[in-house]
Amino acid sequence: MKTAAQENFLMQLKRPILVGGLGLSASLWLLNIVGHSPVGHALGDGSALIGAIALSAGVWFLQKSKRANLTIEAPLALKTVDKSAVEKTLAGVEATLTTLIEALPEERKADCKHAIWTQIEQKKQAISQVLASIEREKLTLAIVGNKSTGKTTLATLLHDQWQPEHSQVTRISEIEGEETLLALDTDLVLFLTTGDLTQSELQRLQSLLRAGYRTHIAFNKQDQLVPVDRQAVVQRIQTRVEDLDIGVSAIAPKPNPITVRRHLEDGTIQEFTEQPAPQIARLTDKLNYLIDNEAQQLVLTTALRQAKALKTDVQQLLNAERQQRAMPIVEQMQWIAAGSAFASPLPSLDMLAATAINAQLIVDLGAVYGQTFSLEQAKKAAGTLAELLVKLGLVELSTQAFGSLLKTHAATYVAGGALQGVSAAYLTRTVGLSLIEFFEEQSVLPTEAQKFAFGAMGDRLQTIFKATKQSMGLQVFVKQALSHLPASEMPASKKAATAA
Ligand SMILES: Nc1nc2c(ncn2[C@@H]2O[C@H](COP(=O)(O)OP(=O)(O)O)[C@@H](O)[C@H]2O)c(=O)[nH]1
Ligand SMILES: [Mg+2]
Repeated sequence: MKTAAQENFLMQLKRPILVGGLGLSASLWLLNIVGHSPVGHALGDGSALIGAIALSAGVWFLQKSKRANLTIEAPLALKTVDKSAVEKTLAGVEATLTTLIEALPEERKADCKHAIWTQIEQKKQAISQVLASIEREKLTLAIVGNKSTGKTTLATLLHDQWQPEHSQVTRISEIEGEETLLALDTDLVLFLTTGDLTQSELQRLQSLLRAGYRTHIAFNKQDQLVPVDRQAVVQRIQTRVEDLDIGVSAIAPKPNPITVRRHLEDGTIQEFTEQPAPQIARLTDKLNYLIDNEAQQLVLTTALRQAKALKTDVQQLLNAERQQRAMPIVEQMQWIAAGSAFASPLPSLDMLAATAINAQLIVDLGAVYGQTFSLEQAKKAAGTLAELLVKLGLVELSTQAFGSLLKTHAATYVAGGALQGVSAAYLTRTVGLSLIEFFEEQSVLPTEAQKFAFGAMGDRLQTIFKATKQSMGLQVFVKQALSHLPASEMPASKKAATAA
């Protein structure tokens, strides 16, 4: 069910001539009335603005860092990697670095001592290293598994008995549970388990695959089971990973000592314990096979993983750089929205200004993210976003939330103007942060896969609406917003509305 206000709002949205026809000039006219012209604001009231930017940008970055890192798309079963895939990914990293350099503000571009240049230099070196590594012949292994699954025992045994004959394997490291991160250059993971895979082991395995590690499972301590049960465990593990192209080998690098009884001729029984020989042939056979036949694949898989990690790193650098330019735009637009909503004599003009401001936001943020939108396209998209804000009830939610907060402020502020201003600012902020996230996601896609489906931003708007509320607190926001509204005078129309 729509409320009357929503109905009214939607009716206005359906009048593209009103929304589109007046457009930006109308909102700029409104801004001039309240002395909140974008130019005047950026230059005149600088200190307050910069303070506000610093505060909320900080909050934003914190909130961002909690978000899951960019995930690398990879099907769980690893595919054969060819050299060109690695080279193509690295070319993508180069291109992102170029975009990053172009995105630097002039003064930082000229300042060769700035930290960003060290980072760029490091990434360039990393690109050359990955390229060079394609030809490498040395391999490294890592043994991964929960505590006491026998990693140290196996590593020692391999080190003593197997590695000397396989000098191309230069490192066998041990990784406990989930604590330590695997080195990116690990060519093969030996995943140790002492029985059927538990849920958490399966998850760990999946995350290794998702991260692009070649993996082989070793079912360890098989001596603890009778042969028929060993077979059953191996089969169970195999069914769990059958789609993933992962092998399973049953081993026992240090079987439990066994008691041997011997019947002597004089009728007495002699009992003694014997240490059975290590049973790791199934595993070493597999390792030998991989080293002899798939060394290059292992190296390429590692190189591709490193190239993708590098791409994510560089993308994050670029995102951080772009956010530094994008956030002030959002901040500026949100206070413009506040000013124009505060001053506008009619709610319909609020809407008009809001749509014009959001359209400007789309054009400006798009430019930061390398996307060009015409004003017409942007207005259409802004209309779609405005409609979403109403449909999702976010307009009403913010009015309610700020309405009760504003009651605690000075009496003059318990006025429609302030409420509309603060609300408009908050909604503009929500739209701005959502656009930033949206553009970031689009920018990692190849051009042909980019879709600027603004109508599909509903979930994102809702999430960010809530997240901003939690991270910065509405009280803080109200304080900031009020400091951007004219302090003493209130438009006559709003006074009348309050009195009524
Ligand atoms: N029964 C049996 N026990 C083993 C085997 N390999 C290792 N263990 C024992 O498992 C325990 C944990 O081994 P350890 O190598 O320290 O495990 P880590 O914590 O994974 O490094 C030790 O008591 C080992 O003696 C095996 O093949 N069979
Ligand atoms: Mg250990």
